[in-house]
Amino acid sequence: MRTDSYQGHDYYLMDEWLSEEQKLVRDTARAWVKKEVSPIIEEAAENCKFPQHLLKGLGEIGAFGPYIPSEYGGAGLDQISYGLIMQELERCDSGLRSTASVQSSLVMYPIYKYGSEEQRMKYLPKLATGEWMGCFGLTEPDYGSNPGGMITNFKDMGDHYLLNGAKMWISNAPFAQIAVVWAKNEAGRIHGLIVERGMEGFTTPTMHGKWSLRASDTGELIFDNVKVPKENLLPNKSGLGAPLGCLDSARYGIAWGAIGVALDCYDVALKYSKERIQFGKPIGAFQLQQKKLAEMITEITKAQLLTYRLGQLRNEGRATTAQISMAKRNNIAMAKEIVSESRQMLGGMGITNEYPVMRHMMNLESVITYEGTHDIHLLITGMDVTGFDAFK
Ligand code: TGC
Ligand code: FAD
Repeated sequence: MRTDSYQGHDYYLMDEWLSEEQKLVRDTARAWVKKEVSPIIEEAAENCKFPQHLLKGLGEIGAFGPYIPSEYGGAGLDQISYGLIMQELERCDSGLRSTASVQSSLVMYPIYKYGSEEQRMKYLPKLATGEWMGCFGLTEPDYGSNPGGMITNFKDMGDHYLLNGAKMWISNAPFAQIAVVWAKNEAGRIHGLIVERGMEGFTTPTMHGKWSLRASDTGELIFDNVKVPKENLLPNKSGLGAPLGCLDSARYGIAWGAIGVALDCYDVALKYSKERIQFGKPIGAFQLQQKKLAEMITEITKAQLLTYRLGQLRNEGRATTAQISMAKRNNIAMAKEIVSESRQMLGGMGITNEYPVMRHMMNLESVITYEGTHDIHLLITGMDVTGFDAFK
């Protein structure tokens, strides 16, 4: 990749709404990404491997558990700071943000929210620094959008639980030390279990052949009569609402992350439009190219306003699942459109790894699918405004 000269775009002066702490958090993440990740991200995507040496740095900038209280090792930040970190990570690569989202919202959050005090103290501080990594097993080969149908199950054997089943499409699985796994008990009730690498019968094969999110490791979780200690069950919430509650937090982070992708592609296209000369003048002087850029910054600004407000509502504990769905769905669709327009503005260069645009374009194909597909989020909004459930 070329030198990373990204500076951000703030057309409606939204920085004026940010506190000094929020700006510091964002600028720290941005500086770290530029120094440590931008120079290696194309290579990581080409090699289809998450660069694990980045984990310590991610912990240091507060990307693991930004809003988890400091007594458990988290950064103790507010929801807008959390969003800004996700924006800066995804500005570089969705896979980088994914690694942090899973660790924060899908592993640390359920342990913090549904775990015992012993579980919190055992796992959260190590997860916050990146010394331990976790993954989140909800999706199964036959149950993606409909996780309530899962067949992974556990039986009470008296002194332990016996876990059987399989999960697929699991981010961070190939290298994670622990997995927060959702499985049904004998009564068919969903519970969360912490499964540790090394438990007999537990394997995490890597999934190969992805053209998207290549800088993030994705795998399966296979449970073949795994003996899980009883103290590894998350005691404080059960039912499908438990994993879905974690998704609210991760989807909110993705809404910010998608703005990061859009900002990066807008930034690249704007700069290119001023440098690239055709027919004797910069292509940015042609009305057709200006239309693209004007529409890009308009859509980015609308998404920034929507998402900032959502952050305020989350800080007040008032954001609903449906509001989060709207932001996730809108912002990814917005980013996809901007990535596509930006790629065209770069002409042939847009398909090369000289620019991040094509990588972002491929990444968004995962982002629009995971954490609830584009269709599922539309149905969540539809259900919210009509009162009718159109899923089944
Ligand atoms: P439904 O009957 O609507 O709900 C079951 C129970 O859950 C409650 N609930 C929620 N609770 C908290 N937060 C939410 N967001 C909730 N949504 C629903 C609900 O009130 C109910 O509670 P109760 O007490 O009445 O039992 O469930 P359903 O089976 O009809 O499904 C609804 C649907 C389709 C919206 C849901 O299943 C869904 O969201 N599906 C999408 C699945 C999904 O998003 N999977 C993501 C897997 S993880 C992932 O992709 C990580 S990628 C990470 C990365 O790399 O960044
Ligand atoms: P399906 O549910 O089979 O959907 C196929 C199509 O049918 C979609 O277009 C969908 O919108 C549509 N559809 C489904 N139901 C309906 C309906 N009721 N009405 C209308 N249309 C419908 N999962 C995890 O648990 N943990 C992870 O860490 C994780 N990481 C992931 C990483 C990557 C790179 C990817 C690609 C996925 C990841 N996932 C993870 C899984 C992800 O959450 C699922 O892929 C997603 O929820 C969709 O499930 P599915 O792929 O089975 O698609």
